[in-house]
Amino acid sequence: MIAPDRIDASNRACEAAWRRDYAHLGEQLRRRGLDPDAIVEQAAAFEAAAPSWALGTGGTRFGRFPGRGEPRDVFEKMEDVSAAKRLCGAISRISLHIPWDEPDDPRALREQAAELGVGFDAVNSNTFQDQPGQALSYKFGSFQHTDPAVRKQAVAHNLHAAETGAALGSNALTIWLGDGANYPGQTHLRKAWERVRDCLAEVYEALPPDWSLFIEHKPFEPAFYATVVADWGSSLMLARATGERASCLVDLGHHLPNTNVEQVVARLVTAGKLGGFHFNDAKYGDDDLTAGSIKPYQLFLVFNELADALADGALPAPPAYMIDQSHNVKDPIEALLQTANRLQETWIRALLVRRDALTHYQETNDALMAEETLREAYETDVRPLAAAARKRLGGAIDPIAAFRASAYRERAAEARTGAAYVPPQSL
Ligand SMILES: [Mn+2]
Repeated sequence: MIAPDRIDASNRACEAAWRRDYAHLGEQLRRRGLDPDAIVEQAAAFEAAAPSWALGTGGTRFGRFPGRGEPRDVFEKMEDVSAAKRLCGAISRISLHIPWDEPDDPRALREQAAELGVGFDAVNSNTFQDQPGQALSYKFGSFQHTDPAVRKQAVAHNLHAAETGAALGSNALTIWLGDGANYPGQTHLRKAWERVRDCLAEVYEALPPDWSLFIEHKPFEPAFYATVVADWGSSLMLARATGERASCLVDLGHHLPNTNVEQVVARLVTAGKLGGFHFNDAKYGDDDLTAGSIKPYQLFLVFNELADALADGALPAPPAYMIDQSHNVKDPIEALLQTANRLQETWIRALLVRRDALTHYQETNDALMAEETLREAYETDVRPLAAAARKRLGGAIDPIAAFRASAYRERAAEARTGAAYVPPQSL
């Protein structure tokens, strides 16, 4: 639905300026001993999955203001991911939420995805709300529940989500639990944790042997007194208790204010348990704003830890990168393109850090120059390199301008009539 000639036309309009900017930046980088073309190649390999729930306008508990032409089902969501992929190259997979985006016909969805060149990332289960027709309620938790029948139902749901994912070609399950307590005394803190641990083990044992299990922590909401998997420590304990293919997923918005998230990342790398990311940003709590919109330096410092760990082998392969945002006031596809740009640019900045110099300044206790080495990379305007990476992947120099010029949303609004899909709040 985004024809290649539209991208070409958009690129023609800005190519001359981009070439001049690239040449100028390339000269600066070569002075620092960096090879711009090699960095573009690394940047082109970066990819993050789009969450199925971020393709429609998100909502808050106070309401939702959808736009025209939003996808009505998971098949139309695939079309939108494919459009984003064509424009930016960095979003090439989708992370499905079960049951919100459960396909009636997984085989048909898999075929459509193959035609569009879109893959399936980790599937997300949901035991934080009751579904129509569900036998037992999760009002007082799922894996932590005192009633073994509720726990059994929750385990079965997770295995169903994995089965759906396996039929689509996914190979990972992400579990985020709302389990916890709203009031002191409501739950037995240790027993609740043990029950969660045991249910995770049950799910893990029944997963296909090549599947990964990601455990996502979050400090509060909906449990406002004591969430079972509240922090990276609880997540790490559970991942260790569960097994080798179980690891921790860091959602950037799932930390208490002022938490040093890059240090959390470093700890999980050291523990060998950093499995995945949910990218977003936050001012106050789990705000699910666009990645890099509020704390761009923190995002850079997180990527810096990842680049460092990948460079020295502490991290054998990149973790599973996923976007987890709620687009309340932006066009969802435009917000994803903006996010892809921001992630790609921030990743490039992390690649610009002169690691040998940084190591030297750290080893000789030169705090000022060590910090300056990070700032030098962070303050570089790397947009010409990011555009080069997109262009190499067949994408647009300016994806948002190309998207608007394509009139994709207007055409979708004409085609997508009738009952609009109503996405729930994001995770
Ligand atoms: Mn998340």
